[in-house]
Amino acid sequence: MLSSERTGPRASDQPIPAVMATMATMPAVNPRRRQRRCGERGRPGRNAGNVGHGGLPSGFPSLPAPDAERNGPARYPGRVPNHCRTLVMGILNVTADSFSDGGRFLDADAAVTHGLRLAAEGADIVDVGGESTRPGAERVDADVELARVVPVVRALVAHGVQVSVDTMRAEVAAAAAEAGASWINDVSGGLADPAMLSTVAKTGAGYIAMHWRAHSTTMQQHAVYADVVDDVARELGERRDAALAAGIDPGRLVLDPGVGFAKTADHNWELLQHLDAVEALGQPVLLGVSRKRFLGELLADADGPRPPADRDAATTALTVWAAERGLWGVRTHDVRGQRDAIAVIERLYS
Ligand code: PMM
Repeated sequence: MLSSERTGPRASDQPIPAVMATMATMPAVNPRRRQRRCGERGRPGRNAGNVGHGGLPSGFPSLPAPDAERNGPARYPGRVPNHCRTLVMGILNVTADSFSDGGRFLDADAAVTHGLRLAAEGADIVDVGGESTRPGAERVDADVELARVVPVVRALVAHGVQVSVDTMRAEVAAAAAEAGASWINDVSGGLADPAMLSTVAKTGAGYIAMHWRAHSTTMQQHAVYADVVDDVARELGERRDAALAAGIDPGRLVLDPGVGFAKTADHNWELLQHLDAVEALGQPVLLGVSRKRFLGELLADADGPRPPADRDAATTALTVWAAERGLWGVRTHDVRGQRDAIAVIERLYS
C-alpha cells in the first residue's frame, strides 16, 4: 500500500485552491494546544491515553538510583533521570567495521574515553556494541564480542555511566548485565538467539527489541513487504509478546522499528511516516536513524550519497520530530547536537 492510499492525497499533491479550501474548513488552532504536561506523550490532544511522557507507560520506573559507590562523578549520573524528555542514547561501537565509527574505538581505553565523552555531552545511556550490524557485515565470534564489550561496560559503569549493550547473543547479554549494563539492546528482538529473552528476564535488565528479519549478510534480501507498516508492526508486536511471555518487565520493554534493517530507503520513509502503527503497540519507542544510509541517499549529489559524518543535520531533523511526538529515545553518534535539539523542543512545549 502506498502512503497516499493510507492517508489520502497529501496537501502538497493537491492543487493550491483545494489546499486552501481544506484549510478553510480546518478548526482554528488553539494556541494552548501546543503545551504538554509531564506525563503526556506527544502533543496535547493527540494520543491521549495511558502512556507517559517520552512514550513511557504510566508507572514506567526510572532506573534505580545509583548507590554511592556507583554514582561516580556528578557529571556522569549513573541513572536515567526521571525527567520529561526524549532520552539520548550515545553510540559506542567497539568494532572494526561499523559504518560511521568502525575501527575508531577498538582499543578499550579509546572506547572508554569516548564513552565518557558521550556521557559528558549529555548521553543518558551509552550503547556499547561489539559486533557491527551494517548491511553485509560478517558476524564476529562470541569470545571476540565479549572481550570487546565487557571491559568497556565495566569501566563506564564504574564511572557512573548508564550503559546498554548492543548484542544479539544471550551469553553477551548475561555477561554485560553482570558487568553492570542496565539495558540490553537486541537488534534481532530475540530472534537471533533463542536464549536471549529468558536470559534478559533473569537479569532484570531493560530490553530494547528492534524489528529484524535476518543477519547483516543477507538482510537486504529480506526487504520485501506486502505493506511495510503493517508487516513491521505485526512482526514487532510478536516480539513484544514473546518478550513479555518470557518474563521481561513490561515497564522496561522498549520497541524500535529497525530503520535500515531489511528495509530500503522508501521502506524507512514510509515506516517513519506511519510510526503511529509502532507506537500503537503500547511500549516506549526508540528511534535509530543516526547518519544512516537513507539520509545519505536523500542528500546525494553528483559525488554520490552524502558521507556519514555529514549527515548530522538530517539526523537532527528526525530527532526534533521524535522529541515533538514524545518518543522514548533516539540512538545517535552526535550526542551534543541531539541534546541541544531536544532541549529546544522541550522549552517550546513547556
Ligand atoms: N542501528 C544500528 C545498531 N544498533 N540498535 C537499535 N536499537 N536501533 C538501531 O537502529 C540500531 C541499533 C546500526 O547503526 P550503527 O552501526 O551506527 O551502530
